[in-house]
Amino acid sequence: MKNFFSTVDKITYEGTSSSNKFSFKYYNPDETINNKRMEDHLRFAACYWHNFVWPGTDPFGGDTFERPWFGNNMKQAKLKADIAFEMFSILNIPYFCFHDHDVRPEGNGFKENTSNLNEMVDYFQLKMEECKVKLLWGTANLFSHKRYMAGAATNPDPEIFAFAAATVKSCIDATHQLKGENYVLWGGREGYETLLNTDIKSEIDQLGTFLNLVVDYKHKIGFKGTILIEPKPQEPTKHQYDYDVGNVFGFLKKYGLENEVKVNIETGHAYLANHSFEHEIALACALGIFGSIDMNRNDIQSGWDTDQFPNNYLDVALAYYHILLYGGFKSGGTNFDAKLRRQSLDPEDLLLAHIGAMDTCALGFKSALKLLKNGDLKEFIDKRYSNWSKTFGKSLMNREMNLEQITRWVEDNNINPEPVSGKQEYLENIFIQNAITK
Ligand code: XUL
Ligand code: CO
Repeated sequence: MKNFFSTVDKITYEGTSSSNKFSFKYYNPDETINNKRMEDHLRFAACYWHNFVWPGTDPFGGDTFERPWFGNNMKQAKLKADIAFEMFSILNIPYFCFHDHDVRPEGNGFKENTSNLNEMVDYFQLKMEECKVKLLWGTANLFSHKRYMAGAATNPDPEIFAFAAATVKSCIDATHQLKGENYVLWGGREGYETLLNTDIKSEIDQLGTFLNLVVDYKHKIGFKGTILIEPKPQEPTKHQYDYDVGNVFGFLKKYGLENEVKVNIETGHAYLANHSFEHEIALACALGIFGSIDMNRNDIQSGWDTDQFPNNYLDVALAYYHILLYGGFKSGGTNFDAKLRRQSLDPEDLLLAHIGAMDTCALGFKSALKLLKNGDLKEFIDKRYSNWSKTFGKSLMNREMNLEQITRWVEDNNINPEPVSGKQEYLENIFIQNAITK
């Protein structure tokens, strides 16, 4: 079966005067901004799992979606791929992302899983060529199967570590074959439920070993993509080791990987860690480990990861502002790690969700660019810190004086500095004045 989305063939930019619900009002892939097409700035990706695998379950109820491709066999896996690529083409979305488990039937063990995956990867290769869709990243699902209930790399059983390592190898091979631009590791079960049964030191060392094996293998096969860790503080485990960007950076330093691995930052995960999305992005940029984003939103009244499509362009603008300050995406992009609500049953709901998300991001991105061009925020910060690049600031930074010498200098010069306004409200006004509203 093809033509699952019988309502529409192609979604294009029609601008704000259009009343066609199947059109972009703000996302114009061909609009050139700073010598680059909008499509190449934003690097949108659709995800396989939420769109084509999740059946609409929640903790209180079962499946709500009936999809013709649901089932655990190769025929349905290929039908699922046909529909997925049909959606990517209709949306004209340049990238997609997948886990092995999303795309292949679950086999009886590692060998069958891998041969199923390889068959699907060959099928993807044809589809990607036909539809001109690229792979932003691939990943392994090391959290759904019960073998991983106590972790994958961090499992007390080394045989499960080995099974997970072999699975990651097969997924890096798949990503490499499909010319994926990144490879993601999200530690879904890499954490603990209770410290009463957990040896944290062993588990973190296991995770460090695992990640080093992944990096070694990447170099061995000449995979040029970026290895990304996706931080998340909790859910499904009570505490996950890849808690947030700061925590991941400490982990990478400890295992000598800070120049090898970057982060894939997700909006909802940042909120769960009690951070803003832009905090996580700005910190990753400051630490030199910014890679890519999973764009979505959480319902702030729910304490869990609701994975909704983004619809607040001011929040998005702040995120893109920091990405632009950092020089924009390199191998990363904007992956919509977002799912429908379980009452949104119609095929067209999948399209409408992405249209809204892509328009929200385009609007946020253009606001961020305007803010950057205006330059007032950057200028304010540069001025605020300017004394650090003058002689005295530099000598402190270069540790040319020890604490005693600094003390003598403060005393000798009778130093008693006056506080200066941080001007937050003024800067917030600049932000809002630059946010494009139409
Ligand atoms: C889970 C999550 C994952 C990763 C990939 O919260 O975000 O879908 O993005 O494993
Ligand atoms: Co994610």
